[in-house]
Parts: sequence; structure tokens; C-alpha cells
Amino acid sequence: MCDCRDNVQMKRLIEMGQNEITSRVLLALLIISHLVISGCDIKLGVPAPPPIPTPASSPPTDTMPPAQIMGLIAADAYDGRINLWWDKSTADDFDHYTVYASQPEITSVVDIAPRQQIKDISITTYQVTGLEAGIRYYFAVTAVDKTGNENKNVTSVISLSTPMPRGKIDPELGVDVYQPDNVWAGTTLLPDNHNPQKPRIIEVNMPGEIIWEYVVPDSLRRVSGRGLNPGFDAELLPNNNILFVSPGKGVYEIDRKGNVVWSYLTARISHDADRLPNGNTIFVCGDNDQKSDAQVLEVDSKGEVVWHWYARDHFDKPPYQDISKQGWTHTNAVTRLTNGNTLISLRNFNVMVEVNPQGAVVRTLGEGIYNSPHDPAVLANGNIIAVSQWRDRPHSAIEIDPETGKIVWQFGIPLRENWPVRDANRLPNGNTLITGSSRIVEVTPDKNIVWQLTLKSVKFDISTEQGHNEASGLGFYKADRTISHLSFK
Ligand SMILES: [Ca+2]
Ligand SMILES: [Ca+2]
Ligand SMILES: [Ca+2]
Repeated sequence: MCDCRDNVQMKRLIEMGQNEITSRVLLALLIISHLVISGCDIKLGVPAPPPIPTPASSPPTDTMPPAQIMGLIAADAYDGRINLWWDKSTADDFDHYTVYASQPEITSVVDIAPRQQIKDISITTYQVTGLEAGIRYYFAVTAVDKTGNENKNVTSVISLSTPMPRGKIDPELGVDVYQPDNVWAGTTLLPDNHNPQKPRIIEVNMPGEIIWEYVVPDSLRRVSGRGLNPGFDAELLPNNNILFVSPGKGVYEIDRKGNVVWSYLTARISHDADRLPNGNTIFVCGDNDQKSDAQVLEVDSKGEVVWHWYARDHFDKPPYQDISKQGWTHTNAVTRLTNGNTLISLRNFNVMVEVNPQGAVVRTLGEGIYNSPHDPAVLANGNIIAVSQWRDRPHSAIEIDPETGKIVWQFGIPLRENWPVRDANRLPNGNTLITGSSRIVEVTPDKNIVWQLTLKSVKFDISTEQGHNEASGLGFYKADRTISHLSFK
């Protein structure tokens, strides 16, 4: 195809009134130069450039949809909400998940309007809202690849959203911020120690009514001396029982009627215990710990110690060896990771460590970022979230990318009356539940507070040592947003 700009040039030459011969010569030269440059296939004695090889056939079009999404489960989140979870897509060319909901059973998603698209492959949960309570709905999730291929045939799951359980109002605490459209709805499980005569574990609904309460009997706690606080940790187990730490006394599993169904007693226990998928229980012994103590113990269901970790094997050297502040390490949290390693928060050393099953430190995390780290968790994207406490800056939830060591998100609690802040949990919709001594807040990724539970009866004045101790001992410590059999800690 010839370029029309050449034709214009030719016309202009002729119109300029030059003599006919000159015009013809110029015209011929222009045509030849143009044909050579454009590679037109005309034999003019000038060799044409070699032909550009054309592929035997056009590149194969991807028509293969990603594999069906497996492991989809649905659970009631009350008042027209259903939570969905599924297994992460394995597609190399993943583009997004699509979530579907419908009253008729879904066997194919053809002609069903998507509820939601989720672009992040690591986000494998979604809260469907706006459903009619009391009506059964079917749900399906697909993976769509970058070409738009989607396996339309699905296996759907059914669930029913029931009315939110109602509870009793406690005048000493209540919810004073609640934006239903912006929260990850569920219930909130927390130890509440503000009345030291009546330490209890409570579960509150979104409006802040207490729907379940367990007062820890004197027989299950240390009622005098050290070790009362901090570290009254409680969490929901998959069997709907509750596991809790009674500091200085033991770790207990109770059913919802308050019966103790399992326990392991040790005066060394503090801060944190987790039930592992294999039924073992891992916990820390960090309050007033000595070099001779194991900071982490793992026991099986029969109470046999099957694993332990001693900080002295790795940290009995400068600058750590002579530290003493409510113990040597004041280890305050432990988490078994999916790779089999264990994440341990060494509060007094201002770091968290990942140790392998042999106990060797394979990674030191948060150095220079966290001061007195609290309750670290590994997120689905591999980042770490934990709380950092300073004396002169807001206590903050901080998320870091452990590969770069950089902060990717943080939220500070500026009001001192809410210090100390000791727990930050990332919720499945990206919100974060942060627990300060007199306030628990749920904040969005763009840092709006969309839910807040406030302890009204106690105002801590942490400028005094007594006030600081009260805030530490009597204030909120940790809280998990829970739903059915799952908790987000
Ligand atoms: Ca725990
Ligand atoms: Ca833990
Ligand atoms: Ca936590």
C-alpha cells in the first residue's frame, strides 16, 4: 500500500510549473525510492528485502479454563450475610475469582449475574451481604483466567442466614461505632478482665450485646501473687469450644457450658496458647522468664511435652544477654506456621523470630520497626502484622513485607488512654481488628474506624505507674472476630 503523502508531493512538484522533463525525472525518482523503501514487490532491479517469515499458524488461542474451585464452604454471618471460603486457585494465568449467589441451585453459572470479582489470588474468602434472612441461597465461586476463560459448571454450596443472636447489654462496655456495610461482620470473642473479681470471656455481637459469657472460677486461676496478668488469651476452636490461658495457672479447653474438657497446668504459662491442627497445644512461658526456662512449649493431648524452645541457645550474647524487664525475653506470643516453623515474639528483644523444628533461628523479623512487638501473625500474602509499642509515639498495628523489611501498612492509636495496644488481626475483607486497653477498633485499609467496642467503666491514666499497671492488667488484651467455627486472630 502506497503512502498518500507521496502523491501529494508529486502533485505539488507538477503544480510548481517546473518543466515537464524535470517533473518526469523527479516523479520517476520518487516512485522508485518509495517502492524500494516500502518493499513493494515490483521488479526494478533493486533487491527487495528478505520476506518476513510468517508463522505456520497463528499462536494457539487459550481456551482452557482454570480448574474448578475446590473446598468451598459457606457459613452464617447473620442478618442476611453469608461468609464463603475456598481453596486458592492453582491457575498460572489467574485473573480473578467470581462469586455467585442464587436462590435456585447453581450447577452452571451461565446466565447468573456475578456478585463480586476478586482480583487477588490470595484472597479466598468473601462475605456476601444483602441476602434475605431465613432464605436458603446457593453459592459458587469460579476462577477466570486472563483470556476470560471460566469453567461454567460448578458445585455450589447452600447456606441460610439466620437472625443475629441477641444478648444482654452490659452498661460497662458497648459498641459506639458500627457501620454495617463496611465491617467484616461476625461476633467478637475476648477476655474481659476489667473487673478483677470477675474475670470472664465474652462473645459480643456487632451491636455489642453479650451473647455468651464465661466467668473464670477461682479454681482455674491464680488468685494471688504474680502472674495474674497480662496474658489472658482466649480463642474459638473448630469444635466450638474455647481454649484459654489462665496466666500462672494453666491452659484450659472448655465447652460452651463451661465444662473443662482438657487442661494442662503449669505456673510458667503466660500470654498465648494456640491449638494446633494435629491436636497439640503450643504456648509461651514468657512472664518473668529466666535463661534456664524454655520460652515455648508444645504438649500433646495427653499432656506430654513434645517440643520446646529455649532462647538461651540463640540469644545468650550481646546485646541481649543482660536484659531484664519482667523477665529476660518476656516472650509474649507463638504461632506455628504452615511450613512447620514457629514464629515467636521476643518482646524484650524487639524482634520476632522464625525457628525451624530443630529450634534454629531461620529468620529474624521486624528489627528496627517494632518496639515491644505483640501478637504477630502471617497474612495470606506472606506479610506479617503485629503491634508495636512506643513510649512517645502512638502504639500501632504495623504490617511489613518480610522480604523487603518495609512497612506496607500501619495504623496508630493516638489516645494514651487506649494504651497498651496488644493485638492486631487482619480480617478477610482487609479490615484490621486492633485491641487497645479500653477500646477495640475495626479499621478499613484506608484507615476509617467502622466498628468500635469501648470499655466505659474504666479510664486508665497511664501517665502514672499505677494507671499504667491498671491499663495493662485490667484493660482489653486481645480480641478475635469469630464466625461459626472459625476465628481470625
Ligand atoms: Ca492464642
Ligand atoms: Ca498465637
Ligand atoms: Ca492476633
